[in-house]
Order: sequence, then C-alpha cells, then structure tokens
Amino acid sequence: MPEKLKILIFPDPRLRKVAKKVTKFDKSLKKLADAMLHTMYDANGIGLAATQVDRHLRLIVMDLSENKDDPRVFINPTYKILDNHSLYEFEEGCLSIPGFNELISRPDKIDLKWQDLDGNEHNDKPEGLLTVCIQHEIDHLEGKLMVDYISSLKRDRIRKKIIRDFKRK
Ligand code: GNR
Ligand code: NI
Repeated sequence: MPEKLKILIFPDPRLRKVAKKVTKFDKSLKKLADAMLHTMYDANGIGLAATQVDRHLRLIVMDLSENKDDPRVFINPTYKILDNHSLYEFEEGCLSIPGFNELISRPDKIDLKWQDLDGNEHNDKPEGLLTVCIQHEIDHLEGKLMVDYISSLKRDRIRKKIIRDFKRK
C-alpha cells in the first residue's frame, strides 16, 4: 500500500516555494508518484502537484477519467500558449484551499511537453479539462495558487475563513 501524504493548506508559506527540476528518474521518484496518486484518490482530487505535499520537485499526478482508472504522471512539464487560443472560464477547486470554488479564466490551447517516470519525453496539444488542470498544477510548481487570480479582498476572506475552520478542528 502506498504511503498517504499530508496536503498543505493555504495560506501555508510552503505552498509558495518554487519546485526544482527532476534530474534523477529512480525508484524513489516512482515511489513518490505512487504516494501522490494514492493521496489524490483518497482526497477525491483530479490532480496533485508535489508542492502540495511539501516535496518541491516538478512532478504532477492526475486522473481525469470517470472511473478513476487512468492515473497519469507528468514530470518537468512545460507549456506554450498557442497563438490561436481563447480564454476558457472554468470553476476550479483546489485540495489546498478546501471548501472554495472560483471561476478562473485560462488559455484553452497549449502545447505541452513533459517527461514520464523513465525520463522519456512527450509532447501533446491537450483539450478541455486537461488543459485547465495542467495549468493549475504547473502554477503550484511555481508557488502560485488559483486565489492569486481573484481580488485580494476575496482572497483575504478565504484565508481568514480557512484559518478559522482549521483552528476549530
Ligand atoms: O481536484 C481538483 N479539482 C480541480 C477542478 C478544477 C480545476 C482544477 C482542479 S485541480 C484539484 C486538485 C488540486 O488542488 N490540484 O492542485
Ligand atoms: Ni490545486
């Protein structure tokens, strides 16, 4: 059974760290990816960035399938926004910001590159939810959160509410 990891909650300052490129494609990387997938499924999330479990490596896991049977791992992901993109508005949630959903606009056409657990390179032009989710996750690797796209007034309200809720528990 893979290990279950603790998910950092906003406004934890560790969520603001910038993740480092993965250079060693070894067994411990596979073990971390497994633990992250297990943690993501357990929390009913569709994606998880290593930053959220306090591991500051450029590693993302995701499962966008209906039946939760399509685990995907993206290592060192980068993307370019395509010239012919539009802005696509989507109601996003975040496991590090529990209880809040916000409408966020992001480019809907990107050219995505990443590596797999063996270090092999891949390239794709995704569509739909994958485009939204991968941008959300790559933001985490840069220390950026979805609440950075909304007003500071709203962000402050969310911060205070979460601090209150987590003190009560
Ligand atoms: O579980 C998640 N759902 C979600 C919904 C819309 C847009 C992005 C996401 S990602 C989120 C899990 C998470 O916090 N990943 O960083
Ligand atoms: Ni998130």
